[in-house]
Amino acid sequence: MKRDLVFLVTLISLAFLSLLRSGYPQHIAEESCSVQILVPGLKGEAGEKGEKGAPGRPGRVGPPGEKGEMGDKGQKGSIGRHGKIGPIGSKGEKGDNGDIGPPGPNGDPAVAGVRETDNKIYLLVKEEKRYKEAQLYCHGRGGTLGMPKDETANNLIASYINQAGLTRVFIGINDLEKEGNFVYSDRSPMQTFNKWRSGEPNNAYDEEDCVEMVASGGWNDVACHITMYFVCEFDKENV
Ligand code: MMA
Ligand code: CA
Repeated sequence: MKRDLVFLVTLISLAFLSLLRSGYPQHIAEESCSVQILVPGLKGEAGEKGEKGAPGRPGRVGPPGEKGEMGDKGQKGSIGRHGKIGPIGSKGEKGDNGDIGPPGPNGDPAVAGVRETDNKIYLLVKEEKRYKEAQLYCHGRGGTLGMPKDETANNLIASYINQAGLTRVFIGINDLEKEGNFVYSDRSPMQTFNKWRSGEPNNAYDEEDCVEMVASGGWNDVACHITMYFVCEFDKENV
């Protein structure tokens, strides 16, 4: 039934279209009113068997097959990337000593050799300085002005200045803090040992708070602001 209705509607549409194509639009109104109703005839005989159709589409992918036998060993792969840096190795053996270096620069021309005992080094500095500056010079090098605390040390300094052709040097003794109270430049008090010349210390002009050693090895208090050469002293354990 539905097919018959489709057929009928198709016929009506074809009739209407032929009218539009006729080129006489003035006839549309009258002729579209006379629609013929055609009834389909009897079903014809079955036709001959058609030719063989085209091959169908490939079927769906099948399920995974069973695991086969193990294959042959593959080819060797290409070389890999560099690995991470390893841990630091242990310290190697000490190398041989290097060649001897070039000679060093000349020393301070103001310093002419040294003298030493078992535990001290004495240095004559041929640079004229006031007492305070002389002490600073020695202290800046890890020492003090020379502090003769026994006969041996006093004789050593005395021979040192005589060999240098000098007549006097500052040594590390003063009474700057308290008049008449002489102490060594390491602030240790004067012991029984001393080498004051006869009549010294006299605090001449009431301004002598520093001490010089003369060529004989005797001591004399002098003004601290005068300048002269001096002797430094260093403990060997600090050198
Ligand atoms: C004299 C004597 C010393 C004093 C100096 C100062 C030459 O020695 O009085 O005690 O220190 O003069 O120049
Ligand atoms: Ca004096």
